[in-house]
Amino acid sequence: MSRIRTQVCIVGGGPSGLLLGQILHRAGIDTRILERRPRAHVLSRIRAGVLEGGTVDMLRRAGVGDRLAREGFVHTGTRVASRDRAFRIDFAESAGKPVTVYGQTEVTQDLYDARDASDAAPVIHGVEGVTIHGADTDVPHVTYDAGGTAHRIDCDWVVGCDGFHGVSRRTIPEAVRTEVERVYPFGWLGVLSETPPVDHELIYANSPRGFALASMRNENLSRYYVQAPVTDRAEDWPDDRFWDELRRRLPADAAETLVTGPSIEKSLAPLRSFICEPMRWGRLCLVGDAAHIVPPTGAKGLNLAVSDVHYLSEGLIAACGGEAEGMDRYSDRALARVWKAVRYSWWFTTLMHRYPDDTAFHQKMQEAEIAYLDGSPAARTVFAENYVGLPF
Ligand code: RFL
Ligand code: PHB
Repeated sequence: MSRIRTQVCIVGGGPSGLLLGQILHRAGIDTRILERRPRAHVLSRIRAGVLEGGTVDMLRRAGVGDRLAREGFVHTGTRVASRDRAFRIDFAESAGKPVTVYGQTEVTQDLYDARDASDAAPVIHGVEGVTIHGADTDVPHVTYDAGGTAHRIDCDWVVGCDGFHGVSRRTIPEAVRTEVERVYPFGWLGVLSETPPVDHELIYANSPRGFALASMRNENLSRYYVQAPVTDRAEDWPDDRFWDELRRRLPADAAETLVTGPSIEKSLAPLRSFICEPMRWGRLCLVGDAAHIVPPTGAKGLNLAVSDVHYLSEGLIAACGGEAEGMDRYSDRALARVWKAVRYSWWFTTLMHRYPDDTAFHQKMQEAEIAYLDGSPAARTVFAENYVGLPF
């Protein structure tokens, strides 16, 4: 068995693992990152598109903000629609700051490029059987197989950045962790197409046929979603069916100008709210989707992963300098922000989607609440301050 030592062993080479690795490396802390999948696979997962200002600041301070500043699109508002009502919420006016549209694939690419360009140890891909040992002692270690050889990493801290299906959360004994979950009775069918976006801003549409979202990656790359039964498969949705359904759910002016084309990616994602508490057990900490999942309606998942990295990197940098207090506060600080985003994402999901047991009353209540959002500066402020991101 090969055996090495590092200060922080990071399980998962998605956006949270890579960002944590980058920040710690710049602080002079040695890390190893273990990733199950090949890099090309990690980079091909089409996911988040909207970055909060705090996320953009974090990426800039971590030295990966240049391409984001050049190629990201600053959005100072979004459209919200229901039946024939469509209006704009101005983030600048209601919350004083914008968001930036820049794909998670690009964030991840920039982080891989930064690690390649540095003298940090390269991400170790293709690991199998990752197991975390002694997390409740002062001398944890991680074992795994790669290329037919068994490996062991001794470390001071283990950080689980391995997403919802990873091993890290399950390493915390069931008697220690509390998990709270809501699984929604629908999913989002997403399509990426090389067509100009239907609008220069995002459109969140509530319709009697179900929710739809018009988003984008750049001037000639659109990202659209429609609410669909979780039991559907992407194959059930040929392009024509998808475009027809999207047109029927978008506000009339957008439906008329929608440019369609072949899909270059199509996938169905289930929606859930999930939180695991605490986010630290001994020398093991959880970050991002490993600890919590939100439905994508509020565009919060990646942004929460980044705020976790903010709190944890502060704690780890202090701990590596001999000051443990920051680590004692990590879970509480991170969770305080997580719960607010869980609430917002649940609220916006509930406002915008059709549920199987909905009645006409429910639809009317949604329309009344959307009309209230349209008419009330106070309601728009509540929406906007959450959408652009609560302070760290
Ligand atoms: P990830 O991205 O899941 O990465 C985890 C990594 O860990 C690896 N892994 C393992 N490695 C080693 N050993 C094991 N045993 C392992 N098990 C797993 C995996 O291969 C993977 O590479 O988690 P991370 O880094 O915490 O990042 C979280 C974000 O990916 C996620 O929250 C967002 O994508 C959520 N999300 C959105 N977030 C936003 O902030 N704004 C958005 O607009 C937004 N839109 C979305 C979304 C997620 C979506 N889907 C598909 C769920 C839209 C969609 C449709
Ligand atoms: C996206 O562009 O993929 C996207 C944008 C906003 C959301 C969710 C996903 O709320």
